Amino acid sequence: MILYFAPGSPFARILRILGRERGVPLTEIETPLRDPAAPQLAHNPAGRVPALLDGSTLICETPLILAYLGWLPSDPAALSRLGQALALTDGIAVWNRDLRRPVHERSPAFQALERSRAGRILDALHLSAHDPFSVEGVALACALGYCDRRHTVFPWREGRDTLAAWYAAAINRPAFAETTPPLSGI
Ligand SMILES: N[C@@H](CCC(=O)N[C@@H](CS)C(=O)NCC(=O)O)C(=O)O
Repeated sequence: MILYFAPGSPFARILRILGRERGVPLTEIETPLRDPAAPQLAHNPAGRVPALLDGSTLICETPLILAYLGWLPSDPAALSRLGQALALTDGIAVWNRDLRRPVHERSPAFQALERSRAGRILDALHLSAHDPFSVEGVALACALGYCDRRHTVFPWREGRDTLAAWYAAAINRPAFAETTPPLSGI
């Protein structure tokens, strides 16, 4: 199976880490984003990553790929935690996208909305339930790792010492080291 990814994508990173840690060999192919010449467009008209190609079937959207690989938790509470982690990632990603627009196209109100959403999700976490090796634990750590490397405008550690300690312990694994996103300057 081929996994199309971009090194900065926190969504793709979830699958790259789980693939390594669960012994599922995913052939990772880095693809440019928003490029009409990107090779993945031949299989994936949506053009987003992550995208999983199995034979001639292309599956996009992280939760669907997790489901296809049998990695979605069956416990409703774990599913709920995963939903919050993915909602966090989604909100931070669109907030980050706004910051990449020309200044006159940015929306401070939109950014404020996403900042408060992200803070709310982090403050509502029940960390004792978050196993760092679970899908939802990996997803949460990938969202925080994205903030550290590509979205530093969000100082998520402030007032969250327990979360900072959880994160420091969670990422101390080869799969995290091997998939560290490049710094972006935002
Ligand atoms: N809802 C999607 C989000 C994936 C996503 O936003 N991917 C970004 C990279 S982090 C992307 O491919 N952006 C390129 C584009 O918007 O064209 C998922 O769950 O996988």
